[in-house]
Amino acid sequence: MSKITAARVIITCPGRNFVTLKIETDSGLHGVGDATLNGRELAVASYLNDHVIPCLIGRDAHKIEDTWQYLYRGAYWRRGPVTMSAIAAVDMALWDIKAKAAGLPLYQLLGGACREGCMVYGHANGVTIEDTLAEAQRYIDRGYRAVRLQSGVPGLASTYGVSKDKDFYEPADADLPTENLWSTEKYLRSAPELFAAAREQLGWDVHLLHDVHHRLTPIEAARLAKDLEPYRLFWLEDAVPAENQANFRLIRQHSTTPLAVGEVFNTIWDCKQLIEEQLVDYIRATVLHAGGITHLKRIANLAELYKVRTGCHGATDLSPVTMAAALHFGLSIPNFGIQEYMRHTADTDAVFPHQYQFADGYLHPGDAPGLGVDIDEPLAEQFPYQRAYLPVNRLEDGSMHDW
Ligand code: CS2
Ligand code: MG
Repeated sequence: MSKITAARVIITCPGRNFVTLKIETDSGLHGVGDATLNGRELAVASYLNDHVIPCLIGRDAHKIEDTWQYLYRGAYWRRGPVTMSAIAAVDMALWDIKAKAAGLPLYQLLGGACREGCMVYGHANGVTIEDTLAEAQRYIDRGYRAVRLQSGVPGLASTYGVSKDKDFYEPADADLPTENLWSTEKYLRSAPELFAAAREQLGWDVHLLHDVHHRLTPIEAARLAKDLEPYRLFWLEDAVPAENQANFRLIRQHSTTPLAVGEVFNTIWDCKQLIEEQLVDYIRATVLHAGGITHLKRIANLAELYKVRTGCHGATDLSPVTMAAALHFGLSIPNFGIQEYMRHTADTDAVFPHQYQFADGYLHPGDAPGLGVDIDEPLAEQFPYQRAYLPVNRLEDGSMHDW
């Protein structure tokens, strides 16, 4: 037994907001969990402080599954990104404690390593196709085996994934939502040109990925997937909003371009139909927003039955705590696909010292006991919370669209 004696939420903003849960026990061990929900950070902080932490004190930290069931069923109001991010933070912290108590890196408690490392993809972006491909070459030269390409759209002032800062993409860019303008027609014309040029210039030995970011209708997505087929993408991500999982049937009927979805999913119920009907090839749900390691393992196990692989979200708004947990998880499952790796800033890496390392296109979580990551609380205090919103998207006629 290792009794939970204290738990607190630490909010810090080393360039962007992060919410971290720290759980302490009577054995002197502590664990950390990421609870960051981009643009809604304080909602999760309150859910933890006001509704979860009072129930944790005195519980046995080793009872991870029972605590998960207690927090999921006991809430009555189930699912949703706020609830499941809060549960995830508790789950990550308890796994961290259990692995530290065992003196083992977490992946050893999850069945041991199925691979030497987790293949990752970087984010090449640019205003023009030429800029984007120059960035892609920079990633290839750094040893990346997979690169996501996001390029500006001629005729649009801005678009998803194209950032001013080449290395660090942070979409939550203002104290109130900035308004972006979108044109599907202009985008559908330019995306195939990007990948034709990419294969011409970068060749075929690098995996190429692309994120549509929820912006098309099913038939538009089917057209894009078909247009991109000759360029053999590793995946086309978030082609359509995924509330209606049946949307993907139409895309599947028209193309063999692999499909990825799920970074906004928070339980297995968001992806059950997609997996069982084999409508997608990669599930992007994360340790952070999908209820922790305990729940993500259920999703991965279901996906394995249908030859669907993982492709966990790993943007800058998921802290190094989530990256560490994702790597232990990814190392241990048989149907790992790829891990997104948007690098964090030096300030963020300083606030969250971690063991994971990049080499030869792979990340490895390291072999320190637990998750191999922590939070430097005094340093975290130097970066107070700053409200920031994700942008919203409108069409040229002024109507709201998906960002
Ligand atoms: C994107 C993210 O990394 C991705 O695939 O979809 O950048 C996403 O826009 C942000 O995580 C939202 O906070
Ligand atoms: Mg995405």
